[in-house]
Amino acid sequence: MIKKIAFLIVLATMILAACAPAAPAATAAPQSKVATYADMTLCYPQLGAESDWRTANTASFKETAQKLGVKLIFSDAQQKQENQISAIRSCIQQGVDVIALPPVVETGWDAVLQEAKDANIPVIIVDRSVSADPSMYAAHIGSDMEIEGKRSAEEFNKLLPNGGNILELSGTTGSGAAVGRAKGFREALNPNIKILDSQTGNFTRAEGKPVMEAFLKKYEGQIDGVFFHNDDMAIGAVEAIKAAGIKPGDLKMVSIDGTRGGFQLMIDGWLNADVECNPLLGPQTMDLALKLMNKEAITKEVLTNESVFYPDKAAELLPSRQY
Ligand code: GYE
Repeated sequence: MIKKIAFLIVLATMILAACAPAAPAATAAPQSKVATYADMTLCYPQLGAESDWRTANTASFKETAQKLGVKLIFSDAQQKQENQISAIRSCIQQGVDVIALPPVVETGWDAVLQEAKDANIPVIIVDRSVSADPSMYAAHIGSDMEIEGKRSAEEFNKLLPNGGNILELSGTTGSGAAVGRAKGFREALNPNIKILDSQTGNFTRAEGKPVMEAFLKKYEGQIDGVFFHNDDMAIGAVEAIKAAGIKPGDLKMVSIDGTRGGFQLMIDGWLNADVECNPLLGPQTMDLALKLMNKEAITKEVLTNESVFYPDKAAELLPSRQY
């Protein structure tokens, strides 16, 4: 009897086991899961901290990553390409999902872009452009630097309708921002306006001031205006201009960025126009990075919509400026 019951229990267990739903085979292909921001590790090898524009750009990436739950690997290359390249290599080694690169200069990226490609890590070029073939990166998000240069020239055409002599304080030599702005500027400037000289101030206040001091000595009494590739250099240069006894309005000045510092220069009467360049690229970049992770269709070239600011509205707009 006991034997019979035991036999029945074994039999029942076998039947139940046979009816239980099959456990998924360990080797089954994983369901293709849709990635979310929480799954993303984004590498941002920032080029430096040379200007207020850059500070706002860094803040935009850090704040957006925190808000969305993206893991951000951030570094500061101190305006040196070799530092950016080693930061990218370290990100490749860590197996990040996407690299967003703001390139300090245009050339010299081919080898490291190829390394990212070989590791199947998409690269989004952010802010300045690269000269590498577009097949070497997934997309570019940023401003049209040539249009910014063209807009700056149009302001001088209005400010100096009878022509004149101007100077240019240009950005970092070989950077997409400086190359594009210089090109667009020259293409649109009236032929009766002459660029007497052009020197780099490396996009910083500290370097903008001595460049302006040297200009003022060399071209004393010959200058009608100055074109600045960014507001920080304009701020540094205005210190030199003030020290030389020049008064607001004596020189026509146009700059690029539209930072709070630039707005203050307009309020104080130094700057005649500030061409907008928007640094708040974090949200768009992360949106695009997520699309790349999910193999969704993307736009290869995403250009920022921008305008020109003038002194008449500067005081009214300053409190609402985000950078
Ligand atoms: O205009 C300048 C910064 O690449 C657009 O870099 C950026 C430029 C910006 O240093 O202020």
